Amino acid sequence: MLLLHLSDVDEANWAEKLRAELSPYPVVRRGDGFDPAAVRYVFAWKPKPEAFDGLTGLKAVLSLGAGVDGLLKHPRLPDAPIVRFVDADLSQRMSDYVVAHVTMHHRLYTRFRADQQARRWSQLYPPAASETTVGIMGMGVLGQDAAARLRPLGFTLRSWSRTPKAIEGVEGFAGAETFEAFLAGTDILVNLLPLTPETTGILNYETFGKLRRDRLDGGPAIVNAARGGHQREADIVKALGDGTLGAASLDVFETEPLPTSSPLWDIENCYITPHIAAISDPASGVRYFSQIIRDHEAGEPLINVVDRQRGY
Ligand code: NDP
Ligand code: OXD
Repeated sequence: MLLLHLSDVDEANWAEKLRAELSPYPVVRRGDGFDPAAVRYVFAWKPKPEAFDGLTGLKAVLSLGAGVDGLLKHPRLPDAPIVRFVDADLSQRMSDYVVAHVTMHHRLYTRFRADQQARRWSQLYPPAASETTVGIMGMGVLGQDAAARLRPLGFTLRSWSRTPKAIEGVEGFAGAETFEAFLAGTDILVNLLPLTPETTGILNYETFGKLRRDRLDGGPAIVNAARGGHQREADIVKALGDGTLGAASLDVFETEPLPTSSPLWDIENCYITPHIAAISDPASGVRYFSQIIRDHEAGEPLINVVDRQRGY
């Protein structure tokens, strides 16, 4: 039996699609009459504190999110393997966001928009893409996809990950000891890290001050599409104000929804989207999780299992 525990998304729609795909395998929702001990899989997003109570026969927790930081903080998370969402459609959507914002900052969008508003004709040539280095923090599923889509556009690419990576066309940096060197040659910093104790608050004033300053007019840019817990918003406000950063694209926030009182809303060189960089699409999600259940019921090992020790 599969139990859905999805908050903030259209659970009824997911349930209908999963029932159609998995039939006759039973799919239940909170409030349906069922024996909790008979539940083998629970499909979760922002689960409530009681979400896992009584689920004594679980084989796996299926995470609607690619990021599992919220799930791992659940006070009564069962000791079952966690399978996260890994999906080509999700990766494509994330890369769409990354490419859009990187190209916007590379082409000095903030500067030319201000010129337009002032009716000012002022020719300033952006650097060539090859002269502009995009540094991607997090070279996992999403980081690698973003790199593969930025490469044909001609950008110089570098990445920072926990363990070394050998990816064609991307200069790899690995480990905390290489972080400064990685930042020193980066003009546009893209964050696609998971949120863990090591990465919390990594987008801070000190980090911004270490980025390369002489390439993009107005200063280096950041693009955060991972988690709000990675950024110190007071530091972003300060850095955008004093020129330490030329621009910031933020899809995620320390508190979501972003409070109306946040100063970020009013900053001209800050580009805000409401955590929509990449949504988990029901059609591909249903295919992915149904296949995982079918394969596991047939004796296959689970895939994309989270390493709880690492935190992602
Ligand atoms: P992966 O687990 O595939 O990749 C994580 C990458 O981060 C790996 O390269 C890993 O290194 C690296 N990493 C982890 N910890 C550290 C560290 N301490 N120092 C340096 N590098 C580190 O994750 P995904 O690519 O699938 O997803 C990344 C994040 O994107 C998710 O966790 C989620 O928070 C966010 N996300 C946001 C969405 C949105 O709509 N805004 C949608 C989907 C995801 P290594 O390879 O060495 O292990
Ligand atoms: C995710 C997200 O982690 O939507 O998938 O943020």
